[in-house]
Amino acid sequence: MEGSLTAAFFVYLYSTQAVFMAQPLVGIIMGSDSDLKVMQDAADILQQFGIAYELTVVSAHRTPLRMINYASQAADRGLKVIIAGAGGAAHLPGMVASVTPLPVIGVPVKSSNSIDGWDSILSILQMPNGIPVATVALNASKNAGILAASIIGSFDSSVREKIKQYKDGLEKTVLEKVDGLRNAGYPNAFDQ
Ligand code: RP5
Repeated sequence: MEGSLTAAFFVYLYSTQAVFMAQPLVGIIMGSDSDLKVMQDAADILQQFGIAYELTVVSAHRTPLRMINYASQAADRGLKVIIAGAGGAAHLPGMVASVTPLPVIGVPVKSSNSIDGWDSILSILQMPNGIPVATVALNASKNAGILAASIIGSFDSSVREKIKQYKDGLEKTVLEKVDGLRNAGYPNAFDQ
């Protein structure tokens, strides 16, 4: 009886969801849920590094007051980095950076209202002096997640170690490919 009551209690707590959520360190925001197919990679890599994040829609043009509130409250809410993705006239990352003292990583998204992606890139990249946005490549939200993790890693040695292991893994993968090409018979005078 006591056991089933305890189980029921935990089911109730779990159903409230917020109870078990860790304090998010990274805020992932995007101009529309149509950006999620690109921005999901940032969430996935942060999950892989074990870094708590939150993810929501904040639109610079459609919800300007929400954007100001999100950006102005972010640091006090405990976030350390904001990743902002947007496409077309992609003003979200720059406007958020103008309000928050936190580092902002911008992800240009090639969206339905984007001509060719350059509009998204340049809207995020060409910031005026004083308000930097760390802009990653088009649709490169995985790199945004890794960069956010690196920023967290600058003051959290356990995250730093995970990033080091991740990069060691990349090197190992490339060296395996080097071996693969050599074993396939391609001439390689460098790796004797
Ligand atoms: C931008 O407009 C969003 O970031 C998105 O990339 C694009 C299209 O938005 P939806 O029309 O799909 O909502 O503000």
